Amino acid sequence: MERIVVTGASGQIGSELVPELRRIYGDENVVAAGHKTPIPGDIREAGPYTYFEVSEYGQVEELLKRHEADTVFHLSSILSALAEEQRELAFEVNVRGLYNVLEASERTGIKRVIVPGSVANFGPAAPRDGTRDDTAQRPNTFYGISKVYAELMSEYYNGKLGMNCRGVRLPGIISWKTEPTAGTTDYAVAVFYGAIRQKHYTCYLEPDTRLPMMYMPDAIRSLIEIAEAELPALNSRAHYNVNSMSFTPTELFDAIKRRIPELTVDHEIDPVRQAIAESWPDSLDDSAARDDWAWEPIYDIDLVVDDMLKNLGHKMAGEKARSG
Ligand code: AKB
Repeated sequence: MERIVVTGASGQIGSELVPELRRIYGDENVVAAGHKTPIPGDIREAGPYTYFEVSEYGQVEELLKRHEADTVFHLSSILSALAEEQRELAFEVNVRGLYNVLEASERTGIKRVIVPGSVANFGPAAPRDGTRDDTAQRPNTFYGISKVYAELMSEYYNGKLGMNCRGVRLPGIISWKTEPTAGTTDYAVAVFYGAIRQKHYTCYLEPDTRLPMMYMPDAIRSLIEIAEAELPALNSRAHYNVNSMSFTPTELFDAIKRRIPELTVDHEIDPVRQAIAESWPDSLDDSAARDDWAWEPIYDIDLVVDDMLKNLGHKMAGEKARSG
């Protein structure tokens, strides 16, 4: 990978993937491509960035040509909760946008495209615990269906057109740099803001809803490792489950309360997000990733809570100081 374009660069994962790729491959060699949400200042200051419309084929092709990219990390995506509300937008970004990126990559000679999948690739019929890579993917959410489409299309471009498209199916991601709002797993980020700001959080999921989760540094590493991996049977297995930890809202809130005893929590259930969460596995079997490219997560729930409170605390103190 010499010249990398990252789409969705202002999103939850993109805003942390770009700095890490720049650290490894050089600031000038990683182009941050966002849509309407402003790309964070640190990314704009450190290297090339641009804005584009992923649902417009011409703009995608022009982006890849202009920056002479050889690799794309395609992160633009409408997440699960918003996709249920705004199906047309989800179609334009997740379906048409994905096609545009693959097709423009093929036509401009880009071989390597990394497209993250999700626990949402699996649906209510999949086993709850330790869902394997080869489990039938029958999601019942718009987002999940678009992720399966992305995976099958990646395999089509690999098999028929000799490309090298890869991905990992990520659990819910916990992070402090940007505040996510469109997903089902976002409560596991929002509670930290509530805990620091007003020592209270109202959760939209039932207390015992178990979901697979991962801390951002592990997620970033999984994306870079799958991009760099020497994979023997790429065409048949370019998309891997990656797993880290699983917990319920109550288990996370208890871990935070051990550090912030004043935190209070109540629940006002959002039926849309509760139904989505109940359709997803509790944990993923990632033994294929461990065997094929030595995948291994580092963070557990206690490390996450400590790191989130430290980093988010600094970030919010800085914001407060700046606003006077
Ligand atoms: C979401 O909640 O929609 C995402 C995901 C699990 O893909 N975080």
